[in-house]
Amino acid sequence: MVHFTSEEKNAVTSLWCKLNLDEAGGETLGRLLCVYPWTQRFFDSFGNLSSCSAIMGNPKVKAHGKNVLTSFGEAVKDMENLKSTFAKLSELHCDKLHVDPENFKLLGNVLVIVMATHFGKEFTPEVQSAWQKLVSGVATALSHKYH
Ligand code: HEG
Repeated sequence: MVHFTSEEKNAVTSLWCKLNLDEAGGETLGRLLCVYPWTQRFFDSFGNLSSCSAIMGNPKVKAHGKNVLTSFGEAVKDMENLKSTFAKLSELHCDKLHVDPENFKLLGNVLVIVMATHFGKEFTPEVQSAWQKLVSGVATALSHKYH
C-alpha cells in the first residue's frame, strides 16, 4: 500500500483543485493517443484520430478524457485506499475492455507532464514527486484485478 505524508497530500490536492478537468482531461488522453499511437486501438469508435491535431480536437477524446480524470479524482479524495477505490474499474479494464495495464503507467506519466505544462514553476520537484507517487499508485490499483 502506498502511504502519503501530509505534505504530499497537500502537494497533490492544492494543484488538483485548480485544475480544469474538462481541459486537462482531453489534453491528457489526447497526448496519450498522440505520443503512444498504439493506445488508439482501444478507441476505434472515437472517429478521426488521424493526426495529433485531429486527436486534440476530437470531441469524444475530450469527453472520455474528462471521464477518466473525474474518476482519477476519486484517488485524490482518498489517497490511502487506491486498491478498493479502483477494484471495479480494474475488473472492467481487464475483463471487458482488455486494456494492457502498461497503459495505466503511460497515462499517469502523461498526466504529470500535463500538470507541469499547466503549473510551470509551481510544479516543483517535491510536488512532482508526490504526483508521481499517486499516479503510480493508481496504475498499480487499476492493475490489481488482472489475471
Ligand atoms: Mg479507462 C472506460 C477510468 C486509463 C481505456 N475508463 C473508462 C471509464 C472510466 C475509466 C471511469 C468508464 C467506465 C464505465 O463505463 O463504467 N481509465 C480510467 C482511469 C484511468 C484509465 C481512472 C487511469 C488513470 N483507460 C485508461 C487507459 C486506457 C483506457 C490508459 C487505454 C489506453 N477506458 C478505456 C476504454 C474505455 C474506458 C477503451 C471504454 C470507453 C468507451 O467505450 O466509451
